[in-house]
Amino acid sequence: MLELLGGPTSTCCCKVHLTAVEKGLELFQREVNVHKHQNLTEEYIAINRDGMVPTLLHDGMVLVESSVIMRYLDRRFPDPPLTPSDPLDAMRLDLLLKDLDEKYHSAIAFVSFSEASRGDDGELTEAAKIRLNSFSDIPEPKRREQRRRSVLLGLSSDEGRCACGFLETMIRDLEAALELGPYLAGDRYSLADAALTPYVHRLWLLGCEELWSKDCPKVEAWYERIKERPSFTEVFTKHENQTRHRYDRDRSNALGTWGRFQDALESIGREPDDSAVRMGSRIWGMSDLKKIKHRKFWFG
Ligand SMILES: N[C@@H](CCC(=O)N[C@@H](CS)C(=O)NCC(=O)O)C(=O)O
Repeated sequence: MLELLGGPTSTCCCKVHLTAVEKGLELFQREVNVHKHQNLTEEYIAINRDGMVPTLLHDGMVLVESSVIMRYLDRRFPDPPLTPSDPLDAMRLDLLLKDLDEKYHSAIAFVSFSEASRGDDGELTEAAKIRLNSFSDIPEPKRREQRRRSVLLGLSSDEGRCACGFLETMIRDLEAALELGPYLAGDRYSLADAALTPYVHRLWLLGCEELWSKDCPKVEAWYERIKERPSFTEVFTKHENQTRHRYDRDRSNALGTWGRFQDALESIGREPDDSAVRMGSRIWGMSDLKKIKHRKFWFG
């Protein structure tokens, strides 16, 4: 039996859940609610030393790290394959997962925690203050501090502005990836699509879809197509009632999340040595040459 410990408000759990559903696997979900700090109990940390969700239990083994778990499921249950057979498409999948793990994930976590911790008056909610106290149970000091800051600081802080910049870059990276095929790593749905869907959907829930609706038509079309898949219904739509109290689009709009996000983006680069950046998207191929300023230097 596949048993997923976590919950539907976690982007990392949704990545794994989407992968399982796309493979037609039956997955039993046992709730470990991070908002109730169930990930920081002694019992949970005994099996997941970082105190993070998801954890997958399978065949008597404990599996951690969502991207690693996705790859395990793809190898263990190879039909249908969710890793492209073409080496270049597979390379693009690898790079998207690497960027996700190293940059995009901490950015969405910052924006999500920061916005979910504030009430209509922009002040920290009582629940968020209690949550702050629970962070002393986070085993790793660096992450403990990151979590504290994601609640205490808003999108106008240096961290907040960096996070907004990275998320804008993520959407541009997806638009660039979709220049090469209808899915993120080529012609077919792959782990890249399963991994990125929860992040784009979270931005939508935060009311930030202008990141793509204005000038990333391929991301817009991809997201619409992805939402029509049964896996999207299973992982997101069916759990809407459970997740609404946490990430609710109406609330995000009422709170003005997108306004704060835009202010953060617009502030980037105004001062010299700004710690936040707005990077261009990945360049994937020779067909992108027209976008490269110094193309003569590199390609003759
Ligand atoms: N690199 C880990 C990150 C896991 C992670 O950040 N999980 C979040 C939920 S998406 C979590 O457990 N947050 C609880 C906390 O930080 O207290 C993975 O991909 O599994």
